[in-house]
Amino acid sequence: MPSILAYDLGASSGRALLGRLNDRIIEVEEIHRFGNDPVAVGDRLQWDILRLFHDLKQGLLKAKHAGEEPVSLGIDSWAVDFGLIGRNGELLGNPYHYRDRRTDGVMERTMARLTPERIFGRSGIQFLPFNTIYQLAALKEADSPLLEQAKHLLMIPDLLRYFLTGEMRSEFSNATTTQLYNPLLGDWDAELIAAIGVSPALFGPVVRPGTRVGEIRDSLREELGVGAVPVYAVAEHDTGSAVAAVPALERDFAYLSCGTWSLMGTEVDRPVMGELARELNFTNEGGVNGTFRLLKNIMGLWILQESRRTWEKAGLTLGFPELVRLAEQAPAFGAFIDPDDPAFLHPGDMPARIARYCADTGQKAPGTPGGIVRCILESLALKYRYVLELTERLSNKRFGGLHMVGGGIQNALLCQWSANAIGKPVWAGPIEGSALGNLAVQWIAQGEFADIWEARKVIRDSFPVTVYEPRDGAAWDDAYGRFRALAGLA
Ligand code: LFR
Repeated sequence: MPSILAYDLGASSGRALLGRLNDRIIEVEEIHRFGNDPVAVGDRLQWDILRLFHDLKQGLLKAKHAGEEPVSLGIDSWAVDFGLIGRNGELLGNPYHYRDRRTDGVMERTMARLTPERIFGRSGIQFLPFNTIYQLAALKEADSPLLEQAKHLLMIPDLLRYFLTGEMRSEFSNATTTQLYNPLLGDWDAELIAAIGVSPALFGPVVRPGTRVGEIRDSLREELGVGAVPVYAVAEHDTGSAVAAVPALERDFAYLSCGTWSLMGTEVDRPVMGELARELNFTNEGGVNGTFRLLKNIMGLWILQESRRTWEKAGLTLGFPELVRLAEQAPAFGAFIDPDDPAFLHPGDMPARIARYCADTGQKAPGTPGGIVRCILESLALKYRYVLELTERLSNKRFGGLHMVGGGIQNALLCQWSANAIGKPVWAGPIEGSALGNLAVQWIAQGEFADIWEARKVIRDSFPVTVYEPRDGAAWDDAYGRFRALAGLA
């Protein structure tokens, strides 16, 4: 049975999975897992892109050692970040991390100059301070020599795919996250790009998910002793791949892709670009089969991950299961935060920031790791309810429940509290959302599945969905009222 290979790169780790179709059931095997630690040098935070490429090679080697010859491969990763390529075809500098502080204030200045109406009206993308448009504007403001030298811009998976194949192509789902792609034109928005002082010539041809973009280059085949594996552009934005893997049976479904970020919304056939979408700061990210993801970013488990790092630095090493257990034992509804407060965006001491947030909002700050984790998880669940209500309002849809996918669903307490907060069932699964969406798009391209709906059905048949029924409705309704008032959410 031929296997195919999916690389799924997250903001803290990456993995290579082999997928096989056995009698219409998907089997996956993780063959390589690796860290992806951003590296701070001076004031800058950057990705170790060459190490990531090294780990892609390790994935190919491990597949070979397992006796596998994958018939294709695809890469998905986080969005918005990019590398710049010089005239000799080489990468100029390390890609910056989207949480680097060099973009502080740039979005506000760019919005004031270009107006939010113009930026949103041309891109349909939510305003996030780290969008590619503001990262480029920051380089421009700082008179970066990189921009002077650059001939091509490639998003992270485009860049790794280029390293693998020698072919430069921009993939659609990830291109949309730049806020420089115009879904109405179906191409890069040269006017917006020029308006931030960058050359539109940096942006190359855009290909759809499912396009075969080359094969592993000769030098790499020799180096690794592997065959000419075809390389596909999948939905290279990890959220695009995760939503492709949502095992929904109904067309109008709500999802939450749950990892470092929580991405919540619904799938639509056309971008929703009216005034209400802009005011609510919703986004329209490109997906598979010409769909768009009408969604909002929620800060997600990042706040918990950073809290854990802070405690670890102080000599208190606690695993996630242990932290979740402590949270369960802590008193309910002690204090709330708005997870999307800008204070929580950059790396750092989250427990201290939570304490400050509580002081500023007249709440008694939780004093123990269990109390802090409880505050984070309850606040996330309440924010999910808020964003789900906005999604219903904006899309004119009513959802019977919420599909949760991604690594975050291993946190059963968060799934249960999410169901409690929204007052509807949560259907949790699959855990490997992005990698499965990545595999599914390769299989669609190869004719194994007719379309994304058949892929979703096979995913549903292959991986169990855990159902969480809502409980304690009155207590959560009351908490929701307090949360909204305190976070200033109308
Ligand atoms: C999730 C994700 C989000 C994007 C954020 C930054 O991994 O891709 O969709 O907003 O990372 O790139």
